[in-house]
Amino acid sequence: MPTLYYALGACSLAPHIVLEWIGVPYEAVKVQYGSNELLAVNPAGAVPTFREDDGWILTQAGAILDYLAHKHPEAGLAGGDGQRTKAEAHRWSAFLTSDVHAAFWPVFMPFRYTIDESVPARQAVVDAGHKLIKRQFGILDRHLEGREYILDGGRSVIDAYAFPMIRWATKLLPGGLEGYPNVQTLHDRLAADPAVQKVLAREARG
Ligand SMILES: N[C@@H](CCC(=O)N[C@@H](CS)C(=O)NCC(=O)O)C(=O)O
Repeated sequence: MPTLYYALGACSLAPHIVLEWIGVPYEAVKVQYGSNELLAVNPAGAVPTFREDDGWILTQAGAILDYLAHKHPEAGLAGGDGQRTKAEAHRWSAFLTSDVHAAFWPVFMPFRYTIDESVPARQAVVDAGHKLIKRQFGILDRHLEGREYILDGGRSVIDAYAFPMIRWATKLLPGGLEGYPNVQTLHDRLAADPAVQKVLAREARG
């Protein structure tokens, strides 16, 4: 059975949701960042990490989501077909990995961005992260204007990818999603999905 290594509320929530949407059997294993169990399958000690039933391992959220969308075309989670659609999917996947996810790092782990251990120095890094997150959420919000989902071909793995980051913003941004009404609508649409609720409950239970 394919196995997803995940951590509570992390970006691994995205492939967790996608596996549930696809509906084939899989195992979800909760791990701690950097644990020996995780390091044995991913030298970065990070989630998501995905293992196929033959032992093949894939890391990087964007790659795992792309793999799942194309492994299970019957689930219709690639956001449509055609060269430009595929390019759009890569575009938004890269945006989420490199621009949005990366904007959260200074907030989650300010100590990785400054060697100054003082509280004001750490806070300055967190504040810079907030500024970056807002910039990226502005881009996402404007893109979502008049759209139900991120890709024009309907609900896709890219929406699932955005979901954990939208949840982080809700909790971490001063003002939450205030000022990002289209992102809020996407959040609410996904949060109302029974498969998403099932996965959230499972992750919370451990
Ligand atoms: N570029 C990787 C980043 C994965 C990543 O850093 N995941 C976080 C959770 S959202 C993690 O495992 N962090 C542990 C750490 O950085 O030590 C991806 O997109 O999959």
